[in-house]
Amino acid sequence: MFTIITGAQFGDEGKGKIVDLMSGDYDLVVRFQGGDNAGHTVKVGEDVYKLHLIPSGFLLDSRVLIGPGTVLNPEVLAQEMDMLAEGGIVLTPEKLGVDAKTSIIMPYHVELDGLKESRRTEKIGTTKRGIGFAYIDKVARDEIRMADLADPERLKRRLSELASSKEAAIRELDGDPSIVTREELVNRYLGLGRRLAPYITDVSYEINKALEKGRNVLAEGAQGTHLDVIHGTQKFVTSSSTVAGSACANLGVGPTKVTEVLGIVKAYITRVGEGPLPTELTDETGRKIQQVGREFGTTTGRARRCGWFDLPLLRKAIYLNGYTSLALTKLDVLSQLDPVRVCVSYELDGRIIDYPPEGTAELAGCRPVYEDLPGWESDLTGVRSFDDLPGNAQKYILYLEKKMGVPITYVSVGPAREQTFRR
Ligand code: 2SA
Ligand code: GDP
Ligand code: MG
Repeated sequence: MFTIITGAQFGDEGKGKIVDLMSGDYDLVVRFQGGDNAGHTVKVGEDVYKLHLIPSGFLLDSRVLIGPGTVLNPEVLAQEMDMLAEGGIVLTPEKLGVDAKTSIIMPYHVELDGLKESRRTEKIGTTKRGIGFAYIDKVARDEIRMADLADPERLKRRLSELASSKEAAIRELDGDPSIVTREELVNRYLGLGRRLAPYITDVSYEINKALEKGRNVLAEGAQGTHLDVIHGTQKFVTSSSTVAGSACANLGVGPTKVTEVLGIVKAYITRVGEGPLPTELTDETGRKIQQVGREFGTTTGRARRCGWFDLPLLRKAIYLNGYTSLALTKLDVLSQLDPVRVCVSYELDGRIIDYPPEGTAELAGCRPVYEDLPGWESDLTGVRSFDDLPGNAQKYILYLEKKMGVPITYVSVGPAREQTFRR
């Protein structure tokens, strides 16, 4: 079985939580795009793990892999490994693998991201983790790969080939070009290369072999559908393809192998960073959702913008990903809001449309048209089955399911693993 999970909105839908929960049924859990811009939270008992690179299946028995379509900051990976080791979770090369072709995020990528963002008059709101610049180097064939990092001679050779163009790029943005070849940084990277060398693998081969043997593989998306570099709300997007098809291309697995595509969707919508969010609530209700839902960036701590559920954006996400089922998260956050509103269509230039316009500027001009549903008072965090939900919460789920035409198979009512039930 090969299952792909992606975020159906703008990220932070609770993918980490659902991946952790499902990973018990999977032999391999694999990241296929993005880098440490991602922040995935897994809560088990009193333990909360906020990870950026290590796939969210690390707690159970699955082997976790980082695929060649990701961009990897080796310092962040080493920090995560150390943090887990302090808590007694040691990730050996049997547990964790990194593809030899993974692009490495170098200190100059992080520097360039920060410099460029600070000079943009119209900001994107990047996480400043060097993601965009690492992907630029990948497509420009100027990247340093995991295999280079692990080979001191190759790393030094690559750096000396690339140094002058990287220094020029930093100089152009008035930064300090010495970051490219600073001895202490190069030595640190050489050390990281030595440490991570035993983890290098061929992810495509591992996945295909596992599938051949009838094993189960879970591909874990990062960010969300509408942040996709091709299909998202340009320019307010991340630099990788976040939709389900990207898992096949990035992992080197044929589309004929996909069994299921699960979309993770919040019971409302959030966005962190700039870009259109038609249902954004800048009032007391928005602040309430933000506080109750603890909507603050897992990587940067930035406040996430909150809004009502946006069906047009979901319709598009369903097309872009081909979801076979959905997990609805954070339903508990909507308790005590009455009514609960759902955006069913947009008004754009006097016309009513029920699918997002392809242009970002047009999306920004869309005004939401709402249907109101009755809310519910009670706290949902202790609920463990659909039947035990208050009637209006049940109605909300059934309403969304009908409007989306895709079954909601998981419902989540709190951050912990046990606060989830199947339908
Ligand atoms: P980047 O850094 O180049 O990928 O930024 C480009 C846009 O992508 C958005 N982005 C994200 N959106 C939601 N969640 C993300 N991960 C973190 C989290 C975000 C955080 O889990 O909370 O901590 O702020 C994530 N990563 C990238 C970003 O906001 C830009 O709009
Ligand atoms: P991801 O990027 O999609 O993995 O999501 P994040 O971990 O960045 O953000 C989701 C946040 O919501 C985390 O703090 C989770 O612990 C939390 N969370 C997940 N599911 C639920 C839920 O059903 N209810 C509540 N209240 N919190 C949740
Ligand atoms: Mg997140």
